[in-house]
Amino acid sequence: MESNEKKRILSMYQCTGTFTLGNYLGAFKNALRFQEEGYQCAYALADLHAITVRQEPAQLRKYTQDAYAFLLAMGIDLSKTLFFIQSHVPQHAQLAWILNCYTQFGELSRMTQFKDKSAKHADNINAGLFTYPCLMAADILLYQADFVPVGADQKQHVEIARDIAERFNGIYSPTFTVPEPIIPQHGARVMSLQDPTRKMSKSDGNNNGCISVLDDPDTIMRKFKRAITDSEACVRYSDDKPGVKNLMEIYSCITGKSMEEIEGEFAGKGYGDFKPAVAEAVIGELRPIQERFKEILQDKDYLQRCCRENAEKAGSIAQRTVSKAMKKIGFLPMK
Ligand code: AQP
Repeated sequence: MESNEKKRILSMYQCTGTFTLGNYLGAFKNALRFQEEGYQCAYALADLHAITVRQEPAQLRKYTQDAYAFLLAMGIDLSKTLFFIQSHVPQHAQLAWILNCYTQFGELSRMTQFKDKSAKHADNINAGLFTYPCLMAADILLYQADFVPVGADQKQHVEIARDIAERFNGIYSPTFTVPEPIIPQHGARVMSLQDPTRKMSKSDGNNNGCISVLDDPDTIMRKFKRAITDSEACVRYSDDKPGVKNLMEIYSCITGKSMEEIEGEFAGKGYGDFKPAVAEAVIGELRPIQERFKEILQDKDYLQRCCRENAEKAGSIAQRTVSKAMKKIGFLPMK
């Protein structure tokens, strides 16, 4: 079997709010798995992407710092993994401009995220919202990533990055690794506790539907106790029971138990037993991370050093790619 060692994985997370249990179970646990499986992982906080929607400056700074500290607390190991903040590495914006000129208006018009976000923020349909796939392509191509983990609904982003890379490579000569999307085998798509037909989201207006990774135990318990279920009062895994299905998936993701095992564990019991058990599992999972998070936040020097050193390392990898692309295009080198 081919070793993972030389394969690079790139993943970026938006720091537009406090991370949710959905981010944690759907993305971060896999990020740790990739790190342990020997991939060369590059993870980043996508703060340049965040400003396609208006952000309050002090909030954005806080969310970014908290997000960095949270991922370190969770177990991102800087001796194995590159972890940086996108705006600290100017090559992202630089390559994004270049890639803008190799991307067609029609391709960008077809992106579903543009359609969704422009409908949601009709008062601020800015050019960044339209061209963000070029920035995303730059994020991926700068690091010559082989794989980009995505949810099933995000494959379109990697596909456009592949198209741009192939186009550029075709016009000049091989310059960018053409990335492949991978849909991780583990992890759940976590749905809102108040509307299990919608995904749990940082920007959800209904705070009760969303578990923040920094929620205290009482809040987590309260939100799970109020979670929408159904009137059957039976812990059974079925598409007809989206609320219960969601809770079972969360429980399974944390405990490692199969759906049959969970059904067995709660046979003859109602939601009054099941919901607090799910809450306890989540509280137990998050507690040590929250404690470490608070310690890391106390040590601002350490945090700043980690951010700076990682941005420098990322910058030197990114610069090699930008220089290569600029040379192919015909920009006169500065001697
Ligand atoms: N509910 C979810 N279930 C499983 N995975 C999820 N992810 C997000 N929500 C869920 C995954 O988390 C990673 C990082 O996502 P992101 O922060 O870049 O942005 P997002 O997907 O847009 O997350 P939000 O919380 O829904 O943000 P807002 O509210 O700002 O739009 C991704 O891998 C994503 O799949």
